[in-house]
Amino acid sequence: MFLVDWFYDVLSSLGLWRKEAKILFLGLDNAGKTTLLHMLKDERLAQHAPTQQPTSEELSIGRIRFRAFDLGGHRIARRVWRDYYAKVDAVVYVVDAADGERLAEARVELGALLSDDALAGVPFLVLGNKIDVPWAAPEHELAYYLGLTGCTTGKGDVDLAGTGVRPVEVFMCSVVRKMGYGEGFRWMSQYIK
Ligand code: G3D
Repeated sequence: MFLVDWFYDVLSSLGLWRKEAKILFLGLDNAGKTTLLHMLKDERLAQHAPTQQPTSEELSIGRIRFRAFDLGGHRIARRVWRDYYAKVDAVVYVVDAADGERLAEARVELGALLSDDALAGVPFLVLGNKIDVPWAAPEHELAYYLGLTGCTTGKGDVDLAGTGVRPVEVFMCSVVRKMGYGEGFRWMSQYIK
C-alpha cells in the first residue's frame, strides 16, 4: 500500500498527470541524476551500477519522458543530449551540494546550458542534492556559487507568462532520503504547458 501511495504521490507531485513532456536531467557525473530517475521509477531506492560515460538513461511515467545525461569533464557527452529531444520542456539540473570542489565546474556547465539557444526559455529546476551530508552547502551559498543569486524567479505560483522571463529556481533535496525534490517538481510543473 505504501509503495502504491508513494507512486501516486510522485505523479501528482510532478503535477504532470495529463501532460506530455520531455524532461532532461543534467548535471555533473555523481550529482545524483540516476538515483533520482530510479527513485521515480521504482518508488524506492534501487541498487544500480555506477553510471558509465556517456550516461543516457530514459524513464517514462505516463506521457512524461525523463532522460539523464552527464555533463562536464566528458567532452563527448557534453552535447549528446541535443540528439535526443528536438524540443525539451524542462531541465532538471542536479548539483552535488556536498562537493564544494566541483561547484565551479557545475557553474560553468549550468551557464553554458542557460545560454544555449536550443534551451531558450526552457524552465530550469536546479536541485541542490545531498543535503543529508552535514557539510552540504546551504541554498543561498549554492545559489551564489552557481551564479544564480538574483537570477531565480521565485518559488510558489509565479506567473511568468508573457514576461519573456525564463523560470529558474533552486530547491535543496536529498534524493536518498526522498526529501525536497517533490516541491521542486511541483514548482516546475506549473511551467510545463
Ligand atoms: P549521476 O547519475 O548524476 O552520475 P548517481 O549520480 O545517481 O550515480 O549518484 C552518485 C552517487 O551519489 C551514488 O553513490 C548515490 O548513491 C549518491 N547519492 C545520490 N543522491 C544522494 C543523496 O541525496 N545523498 C547522498 N548522501 N548520496 C546521494 P555511490 O556510492 O553509489 O556512487
